[in-house]
Amino acid sequence: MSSRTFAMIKPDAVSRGLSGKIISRIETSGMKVVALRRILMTPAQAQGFYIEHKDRPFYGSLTGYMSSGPCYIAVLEGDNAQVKWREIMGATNPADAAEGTIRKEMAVDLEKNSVHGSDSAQSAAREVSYFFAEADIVS
Ligand code: IDP
Ligand code: MG
Repeated sequence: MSSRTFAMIKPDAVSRGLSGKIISRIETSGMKVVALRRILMTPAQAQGFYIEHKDRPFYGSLTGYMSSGPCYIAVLEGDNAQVKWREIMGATNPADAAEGTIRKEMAVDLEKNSVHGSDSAQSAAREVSYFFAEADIVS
């Protein structure tokens, strides 16, 4: 069944000119990009987005990094989109990511790991609505 997930191309990938390559992988996988925007998050926006990690030691560094430069935010649509996009991304730590995944091939390190994807249907719903109105999404 077709579903939606939230994706981000993080500042390290945008600044190295990898956005087109990443979007091409999404399209090649059969998923559709149904919303796309370039943003520069404020620190407060990044803190709200990553609120689930507020007690983790890396929270300050992560939210500082995510507000340090432009990101592309997107909504992806397709069969099992949330699980499929996480598979294409690879493990959080590029050192653990499988061959052929975006993080294995493009990530700089554990923090600057090039892409974000929702980790459940519930987080996908929260993350999509954090940035997009329903009218921004065109299936
Ligand atoms: P995910 O992006 O694969 O879902 P999460 O555990 O939700 O991974 O962590 C969110 C983001 O926080 C990661 O993508 C990465 O950028 C950063 N991060 C996670 N763990 C660490 C860490 O131990 N040190 C530094 N940054 C981390
Ligand atoms: Mg996560």
